[in-house]
Amino acid sequence: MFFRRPRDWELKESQITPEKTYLNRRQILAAAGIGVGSIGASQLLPKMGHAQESDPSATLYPVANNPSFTAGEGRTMTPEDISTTYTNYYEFGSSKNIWRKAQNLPIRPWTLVLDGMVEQEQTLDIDALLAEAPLEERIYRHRCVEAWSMVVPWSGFPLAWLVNKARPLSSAKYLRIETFENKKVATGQKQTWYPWPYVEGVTIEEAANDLPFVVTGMYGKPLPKQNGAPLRLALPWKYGFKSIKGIVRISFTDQKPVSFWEEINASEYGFWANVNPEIPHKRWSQATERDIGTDKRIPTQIFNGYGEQVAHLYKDIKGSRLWS
Ligand SMILES: Nc1nc2c(c(=O)[nH]1)N[C@H]1C(S)=C(S)[C@@H](COP(=O)(O)O)O[C@H]1N2
Ligand SMILES: [Mo]
Repeated sequence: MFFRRPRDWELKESQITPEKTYLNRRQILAAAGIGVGSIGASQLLPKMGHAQESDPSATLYPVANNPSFTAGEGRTMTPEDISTTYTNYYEFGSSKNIWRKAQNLPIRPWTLVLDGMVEQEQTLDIDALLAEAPLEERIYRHRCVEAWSMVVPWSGFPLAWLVNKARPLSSAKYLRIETFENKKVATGQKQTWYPWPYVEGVTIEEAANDLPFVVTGMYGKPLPKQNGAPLRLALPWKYGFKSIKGIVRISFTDQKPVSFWEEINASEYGFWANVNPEIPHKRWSQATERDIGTDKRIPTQIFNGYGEQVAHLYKDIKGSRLWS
């Protein structure tokens, strides 16, 4: 089979069209109206520390590093001022530069609902959850479908621990995970052509694996709002859009969830979305990625280099679109 691919080494990031480009021209113009101009990350640095000072979970960090998870060969940690100012969070706009707008999101009180096919529905207070959870630090690679990547020291706990706490029924096959809704501060949610709230999903088998991580902090501090505070996922073998931010609900279900991007454009963003350099996105190659910390273009690895941990989950799944 011959795949016609763009020559990605010639592409600038501005030519690699982001998720939003399915929109028609009128919608793009409307969306551009709420965008902010680009500001160098280093200029933002002095203000960055600030936003987290009032976070009641600040005393929990730093947490012990789990040495099983490293940046990987030839990779270096992405500087904090870059990974906290170059972010995707469509609730606050479609540019990468939304960190300032995200500061308006109230993250206390915050509750997480575990419902659906569970022994008993639970509503968990975030600080009670953080006090109980087995917090640790893991360094993970993060690979966006837009062909950029970073390496981040996340703090958090295994999703498997939370699944265990939820006590799902044996009939549950999937986790349907939902982001907050708050149109007043998350002005992107006023854009009615998006299917808010943001939704993602994984299978029970995926969630039971050790790799899926519920993220509550980064760089030894509470998670910044723009990176998904107070709760987000890190699914490092999948394209970044699966790593849902601002989580308020996890529903256990026997119905395969339809994710936000899948609902918008199922031909480009599917349920599995496992990283694979051999399978191009419809509109660009996935063979390489730009590391936003070093600004170097590097080869993309199958399962983003986590095949040893997760490849077995997919060996019996045939005829499905595992890679996009
Ligand atoms: N709720 C929500 N979660 C989200 C997104 C979003 O727009 N809304 N963007 C996703 C995408 S496309 C990526 S690449 C990662 C970006 O995470 P980061 O900004 O911390 O790097 O968040 C993912 N989670
Ligand atoms: Mo992404």
